[in-house]
Amino acid sequence: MASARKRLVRGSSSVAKKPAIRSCRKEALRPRQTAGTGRSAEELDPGSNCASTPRSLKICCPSGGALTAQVGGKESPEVTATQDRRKVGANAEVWCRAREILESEGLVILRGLIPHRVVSAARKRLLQELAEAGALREDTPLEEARVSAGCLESKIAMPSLLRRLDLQALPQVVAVLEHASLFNATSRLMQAKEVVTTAYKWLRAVPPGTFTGPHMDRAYVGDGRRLTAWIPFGKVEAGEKALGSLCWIPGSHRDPSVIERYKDYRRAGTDGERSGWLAADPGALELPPSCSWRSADFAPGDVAVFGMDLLHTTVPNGTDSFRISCDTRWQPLGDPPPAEVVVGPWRRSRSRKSL
Ligand SMILES: O=C(O)CCC(=O)C(=O)O
Ligand SMILES: [Fe+2]
Repeated sequence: MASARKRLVRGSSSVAKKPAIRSCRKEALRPRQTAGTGRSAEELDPGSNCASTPRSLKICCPSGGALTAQVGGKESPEVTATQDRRKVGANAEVWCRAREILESEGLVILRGLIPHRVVSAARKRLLQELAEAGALREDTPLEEARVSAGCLESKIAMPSLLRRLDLQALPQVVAVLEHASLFNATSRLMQAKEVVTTAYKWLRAVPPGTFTGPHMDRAYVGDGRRLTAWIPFGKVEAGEKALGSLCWIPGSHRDPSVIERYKDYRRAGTDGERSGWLAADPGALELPPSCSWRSADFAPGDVAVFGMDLLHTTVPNGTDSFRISCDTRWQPLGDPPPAEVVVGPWRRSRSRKSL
């Protein structure tokens, strides 16, 4: 066990630039989880392989264009991360496979990384906050996060969780966003002994009809050896009548035509949001012929991890509920902070216990 761990933390690599690591023994992987079941890794039946059936998705965007994406199936870039702390050695193969996926796809989904109950507690706490602000319907269960008529009719300001440092710092929220398994996962993926995360979190309550346009995170948080972990607080399925899931262009981080097209794309403008979008919405983005979108269904506790050069977006929230999610950033301790953008202080794991 000790030697397997040592092998994994040795050396340093740029996630986006380093060639794939040695291939892994795939039989050591745990089976995939059926997304949307909300079951944690601990509850998975190790005997069943329940990879979801692939489906094709078409989402109409405000520009009049549409995004088509593949969801699920054998190609889905995912592993199931066990939360069993005693099996660190056994998980070495899972992390190796996760790094391979991250290298080739540009994104890896870690199913069941954060315990379901921890995510649910944070979600509930944030929804209480939205309810107190009058942003949620009172005649439907809190859990559904349905947007109040007052907000929809602009009688009450639509709340934003972005820049709400008070809410990011709530113990239940920090328990998710700085869960030990995130420190562990990102350090394993970057093969860094220790990692740090920004004190600031991009916490979101995404209202109906809204989304984040296509971009690469380097425009916001600088390029280099750095990862985003996108954490949905609750089930987020891919679909037009769903909450607006994450979509990405597989392999775009190393696709020569994408690299050439966006070689001057470096820095988001002044607002730190829309100014970094490559198009008004994903349906309006003109893509090189080599590109196609992929998306995924997420269950509570699933986390998508990707590097700074991956072309990605979210799609319009097609429900009447808020999508609660957070983008978090991670980099190896000791690596320089991004040169061109200010992302605030970085901090270490509070517990500093490895899993
Ligand atoms: O959640 C969103 O709408 C945007 C997510 C994103 O762009 C990110 O996590 O980097
Ligand atoms: Fe992003």
